[in-house]
Amino acid sequence: MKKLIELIDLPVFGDERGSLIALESHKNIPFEIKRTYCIFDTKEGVSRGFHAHKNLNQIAVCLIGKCRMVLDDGMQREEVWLDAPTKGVHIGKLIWREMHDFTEDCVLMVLADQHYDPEDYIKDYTEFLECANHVPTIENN
Ligand code: T46
Repeated sequence: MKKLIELIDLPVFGDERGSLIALESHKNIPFEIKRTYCIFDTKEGVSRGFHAHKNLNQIAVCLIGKCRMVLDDGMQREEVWLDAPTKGVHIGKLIWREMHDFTEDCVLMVLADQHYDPEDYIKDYTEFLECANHVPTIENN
């Protein structure tokens, strides 16, 4: 079975002045980047996400601090600690995502291949399972 957690290793260009990572469309980021957003100033014990997207690919990288990312395709559930700016995780379409255990200083950057679209969200887990074709839809007679 294909692994859900696909990590992208972002190499560090470091010298005596410090470190730098570069994110480039179609090079180390496997799509055209249309949107970048950051999650920060998170509150202790507060989790985020709890939805899937119908048509969105994203790469999440924790620039500062850490958080635990849970991915679920309806059949398997895997998790990874995002705890370094050199570690990206790919979040594909029709993947349920949850983010937990943010450290107070966490800055989570997300690169997306689509503009923001509230219609693209699936916020109900049962509907997500139906969309991911893992639960047969009950037909009305
Ligand atoms: C995801 C995980 C990893 C915008 O106006 N534009 C945007 O580009 C985004 C991402 C959000 N928003 C607004 C919509 C809400 O009013 O910001 C508010 C918080 O968004 P949301 O509740 O979707 O945030 P999270 O942290 O639950 O989820 C976010 C992304 O939305 C989601 O696509 O995959 O981070």
